[in-house]
Amino acid sequence: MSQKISLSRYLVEQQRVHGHIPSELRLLLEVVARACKSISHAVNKGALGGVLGSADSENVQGEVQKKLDIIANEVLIEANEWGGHLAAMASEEMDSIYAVPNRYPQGEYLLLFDPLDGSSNIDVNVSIGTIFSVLKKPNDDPRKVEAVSEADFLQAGKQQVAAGYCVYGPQTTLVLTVGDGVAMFTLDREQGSFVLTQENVRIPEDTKEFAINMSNMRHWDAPVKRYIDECLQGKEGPRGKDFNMRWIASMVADVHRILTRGGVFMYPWDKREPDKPGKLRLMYEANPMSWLVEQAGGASTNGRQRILDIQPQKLHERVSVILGSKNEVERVTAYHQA
Ligand code: AHM
Ligand code: MG
Repeated sequence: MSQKISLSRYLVEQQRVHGHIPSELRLLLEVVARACKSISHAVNKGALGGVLGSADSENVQGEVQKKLDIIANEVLIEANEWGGHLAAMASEEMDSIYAVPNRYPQGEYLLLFDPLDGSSNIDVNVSIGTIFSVLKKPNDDPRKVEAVSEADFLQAGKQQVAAGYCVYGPQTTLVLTVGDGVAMFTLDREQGSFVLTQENVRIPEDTKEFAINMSNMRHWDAPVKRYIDECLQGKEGPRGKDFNMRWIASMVADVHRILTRGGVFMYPWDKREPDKPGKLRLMYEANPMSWLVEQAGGASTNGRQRILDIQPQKLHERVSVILGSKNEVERVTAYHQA
């Protein structure tokens, strides 16, 4: 790319030339990017900034919070609450929604995030990230100022107006969709800005790479077992080719690899917790990642239906996730129907 295009310019052009985004949404995305920049700085400092290790608290899902989980959550809230573009926020790390306080102007958007995904990788210096999703507050009647409620958030993923993630790895990369394909921006630390480094990201339809936590194999359901068994048989098996495996244990990093070179990612429902529909969270993880993947030509299902079509019943709902290269996702999904 001969001329450097900043995230700000990209967003202005999405607004002006393509008419994809209103100015409030552009502002919102700029603010989220700025927050990600701060989180990236905190992540980079690591032990020098005293940010590693656990805090003395648990989140609503009963998981021990890391210091960086809490820091990232606060950075996102503080950056976004005063700009006038949001009505409320919801986070994997907070029990209930965070309505924008009355002292600030109210906007029409809802922001959802997993402030620091891949928490188990924080202390071992492996890639982690921030995932975000933007919805519009429904029934926006300008004559009535209605208090925002949790029910406003319970929209299917196909209603998202923007989604993305920022991966804090060897480079800090922000990946974004506003419904017009997927673009990637790399943080230029000297300039302090995100620079467009890839547009029209496409996931190859076929792949020879899968990502799943193999240690859970004995708990999987038959269709997932069948799919992985066939991959493991390699050239000699029904697939007639050898497969490679990767598992980073940060969804952000695994999905980033898939957007870069293809592959299939699975965190399926399993028998360890039969009453839970899966481990990953629908609204903070699965929905934004599914939209990005679909926008890049891939597919995403829970084995039975398209994730973006699922009507959430509650904020912290969990879901089974199979996403990535289209033909592989369709195969695993077909195994669930067989
Ligand atoms: P987190 O949001 O608490 O970090 O949990 C989600 C993460 C995903 O990023 C990753 O795919 C998965 O949990 C890894 O789980 P496991 O440790 O069971 O392999
Ligand atoms: Mg997460």
